[in-house]
Amino acid sequence: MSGLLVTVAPTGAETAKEDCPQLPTTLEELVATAVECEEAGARMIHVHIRDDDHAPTLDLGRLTDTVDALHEKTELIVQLSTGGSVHDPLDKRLKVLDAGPDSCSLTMGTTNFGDDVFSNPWPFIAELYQLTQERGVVPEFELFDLGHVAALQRLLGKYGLPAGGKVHVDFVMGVPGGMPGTSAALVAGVAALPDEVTSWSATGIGRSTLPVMLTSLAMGGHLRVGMEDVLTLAKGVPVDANRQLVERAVEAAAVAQREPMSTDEAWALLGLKR
Ligand code: KMH
Ligand code: ZN
Repeated sequence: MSGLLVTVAPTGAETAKEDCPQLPTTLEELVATAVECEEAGARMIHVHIRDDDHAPTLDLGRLTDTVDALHEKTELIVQLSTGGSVHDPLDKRLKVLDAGPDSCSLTMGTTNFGDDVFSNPWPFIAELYQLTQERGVVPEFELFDLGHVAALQRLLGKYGLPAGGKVHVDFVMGVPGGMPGTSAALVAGVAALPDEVTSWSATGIGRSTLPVMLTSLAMGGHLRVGMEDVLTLAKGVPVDANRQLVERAVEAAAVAQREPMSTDEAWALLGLKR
């Protein structure tokens, strides 16, 4: 069996608490979710946080408290989002690293994002990447489009390997404006990955969740699941808790003769020391 890294992305920046009261938006809810998801087999958490009004925020004090609380209550790899929401300015997104995460997301290019634009100009990517290298934070390269794979090659060629020496990427598929969440697109993306890539995962937004999950499992890839990416288990069946999505991923993996990796294996996969 080849071990499976399950990352949970429990909150995101796009869903309103009033539309989805079960979305973990407070620190207490986030920590409780993290504990449950770790028990279910997740080994990394991709974190977006909210303010007292449940609106997305990059407040540094809150981010630091969140990292500390997750480290205290779990052994999950804590990955802070540097993508934030489409409304967050680039300078605030760079400051996220000051909160001391183990890992951070690093999106490899600007992409249309529904009716909005998720801005990731090259100078921002380069600055954020060099900051991760200086701080010893391991980036997860987020690929929303095939062009982002080429941008990753350019980045690694110019600035070398990440802190820890491993290159982990995540295909985020099915965003309106990005690559479709199809088996064909994932196969094409994986085939184009630079040789330096040591591990990859995939997630499909909305109804592309299942095709992307099953294709990734079949190809030996890892998985990201969570309410950032999907809010239903099936048509008309809402997700009540992130744990359900982790459990479903672990069950599907078992059918594919894959099992969640241990905590030590997950940290080593990303070149991180606990
Ligand atoms: N919320 C999206 C605009 C990331 O976390 O780095 C960006 C996003 C990617 O979710
Ligand atoms: Zn995110």
